[in-house]
This record gives sequence, structure tokens and C-alpha cells, in this order.
Amino acid sequence: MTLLSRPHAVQFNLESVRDDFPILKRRISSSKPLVYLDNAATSQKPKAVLDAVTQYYECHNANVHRGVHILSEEATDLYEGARQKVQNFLNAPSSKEVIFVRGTTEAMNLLAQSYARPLLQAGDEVLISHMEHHSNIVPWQMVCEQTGASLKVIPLDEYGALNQEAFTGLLSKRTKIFACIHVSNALGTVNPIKDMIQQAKSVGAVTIIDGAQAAPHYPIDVQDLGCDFYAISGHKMFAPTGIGALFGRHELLDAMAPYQGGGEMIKYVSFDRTLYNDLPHKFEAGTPNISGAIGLGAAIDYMAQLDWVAVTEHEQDLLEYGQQQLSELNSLRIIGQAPKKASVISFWMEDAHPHDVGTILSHAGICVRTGHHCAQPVMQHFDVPATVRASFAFYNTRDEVDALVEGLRHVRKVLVG
Ligand code: C6P
Repeated sequence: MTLLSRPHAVQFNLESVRDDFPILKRRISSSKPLVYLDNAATSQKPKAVLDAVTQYYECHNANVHRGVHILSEEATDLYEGARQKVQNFLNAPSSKEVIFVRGTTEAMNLLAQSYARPLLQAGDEVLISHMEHHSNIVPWQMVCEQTGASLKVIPLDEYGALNQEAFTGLLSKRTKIFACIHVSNALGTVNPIKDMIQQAKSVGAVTIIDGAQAAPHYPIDVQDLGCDFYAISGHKMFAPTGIGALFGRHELLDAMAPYQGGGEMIKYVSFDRTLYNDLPHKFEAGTPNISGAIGLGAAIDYMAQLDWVAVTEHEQDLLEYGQQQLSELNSLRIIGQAPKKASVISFWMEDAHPHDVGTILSHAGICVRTGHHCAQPVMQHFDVPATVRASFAFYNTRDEVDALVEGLRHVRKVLVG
């Protein structure tokens, strides 16, 4: 069952949702309310997540899959319960197809080395896009170097959307892997990913989706999307840092060699031979991030009780209101104006370096990200060294957009006079 179809979704009430996030009550420089607009970097955590992690350490802390004692059994149940929650969240057919990882970065490196490296050879192609996060570029560059395969890149248009005609033209029998971002962290662009997956599959490519920025905003259904792999980062979806998940089709994961060796991923070890464990444990060497997984499960429970139709409407309102208010400021250029966007606004102010803008905003209690957002090719495409990025979560408000606009007026006065 996906989030949208969950029967117990309650009405979305912004005030009570904000009450669920303790950090939103913080004041900066003793008087200014915190305005947190850096959700694409990492989102804040609701009390339900903080409590689940504390409860685990206070009452159940033990290693998993290793002990016969009561605490280990409880910890194992909680950890495997969290895996089932991720399975539900992604609508994966089986919990064996959910691998806990540190985040999307680790998922992509795992796939590049365990899936792609043994498969690729000279003449093969890996197709990515111009709007990828570095974590979906560098692992593929590394594996292309190791195997002799070539990296191909779908170009961006002037609005920050992928050129779909060029994408179709780049697909061929040589395309062994199609690895693409679902929602761009630097631009907010939402790609027509289901259609792109279908096209890539029609030439026989394996499809790998970076869902780091989609999971906090939209219900994800890997069966409906039809992808082979889908990666998410917990910390961007209201869970702790250092935990994420990789969905992979059973048949593919089963055929892959392990990514790392060690405890937990084996059934039997001797100096003559080692037998690997079954899925999903084959890909989880060493003591896992148990509390992180439990926190991710709690975050998924928290998200599941929200009304996602209302959440989406609210985030779209913040995006549209924000873009309209910012476009009224002089000498401000919004970078990325694709027709379908998540609640992310990247922009460039004439005569004001993004780092200066971010620092001055911070003094007013406003947190935005400045820099290249680990997407340098996007910056190169728009011919800017960096942008300021305001990224909204469902707990943000129009008042916070107004605070940002006011803050930017102040920035202009300070920097330009
Ligand atoms: N983007 C941002 O400020 P990790 O760090 O492994 O959890 O996620 C990496 C990653 C992969 N894909 C996308 C689309 C992302 O946005 C990110 C992380 C943060 O935009 C930190 S650079």
C-alpha cells in the first residue's frame, strides 16, 4: 500500500505539524525565529523520530541477528520491522529487496561496483543526465574507467529540464545502464521518470533511480515506476543521518556479488571457501546502523499519517508563492524554471556572491544552502559558480518565504547599498 492510499491519513494542519518538530521553536541570536529553508540538504526530525531512537537506546540496545538474548531479539525485530516499513514506503514486492545503506551515495557506489563493474566492457554505455548529483556521476566515471565503457550525458535545456528528444536519441543497444535523478536537488526539476524508465528498458538497459529528493515530497511506488533500482537517503525524509535504503529487483540483487565483506554478510567462512548470506544480508556487512534504521521506520510512520494530497498542495503553494515573490526582486535570476518542479528555488543575485548572501541571511536566522550543491555540471550549464538555494519542506510557511524576501532586501542594502 502506498502512502497516498493509506486509510488513516489525517488532515494536514500546518500549526500542529510544526509543533511536531522541536527545532522549529529555536530562536537565533536570542530573538529571531529560526527559518529553516535548507531541507534539500537535510530535513529536520519530528519528535516521533527522536523518541524512537531514544527509546531504542534506553530500552532495547543490542546488536542484531547475533544474540539469543532478549535485547538482541528486540533490536532485531525493530530493525527488520523498519525494513518492512521501507518496503511499504517504496511499495517493493519483498523486504528482501530492501538493502539498508548509509544513503544514496553508498547505494550508487554499491551498484557501480557490484552490479556494473562485472558487467560492463568496452563499447558499452552508461547513460546519466546533466543534472545529476555528484554521487550519480563519479561512481559511473570510476566504473567506466575500470571497464572501458563510455559515459553518455542527457543534455539540459535553458529551463533546467532534460531534453527528452536527445534522451531518446542517446538510447541504443549499447546502453547497459540508465542512471538518473528523479528530482533535481540543484534545480527542483521533476523528471518524467516513469516514461524515461520505460524507454530505457525498451533498449534493454538496467534502470537506476536516485530518489534522494523525491522521497521527501512524493509517494514512491517502485512497481508502478518499473525501475530496477531506486535509492533514498533517510536524512532528507525526516529520519536520522547515516541511513538510507536501496531497492533492487530480487533477481538482479541475487545475481550480484557482495559489495563489502565481513560479518553478517556470510553464512559460512573458512580459509578454503566462504558462503555468502541470503538477501538482504549479503549486502549489509558489519554491524548496521540499527538506531538509524529504526529512526527511518519512525519517519515513514510519521509521513504516513499526513494527508499527502494536502502536503503536495502546500509545498506547491510555497514554491509558486516563493518564485513569484523572488521574481519581484531586482537583479535576481531564478536558476531552473522547468514546468514541473518540487519546492526548491535556486537563484543568483547580481553583484552578490551566494556565500555572502547566505552568511547575511544566517544572521537573520534564515538557513539556506549556498554553493554548487554537489551538482557542478548544473552550475556550468547555467554559467554561474554557485547559487543560493531555498528548499522547502511541508512544515515551512508563507511567512518564512516573506522572511527570506525581506532578508534578501537587506542583503542587497548591505552589499550594494
Ligand atoms: N544532496 C544537497 O544539499 P547522501 O549525501 O548520500 O545522503 O545523498 C547524496 C545525494 C544524492 N542525490 C541527490 C539528488 C541529492 O540531493 C543528494 C544530497 C544534498 O543537495 C547534499 S550535497
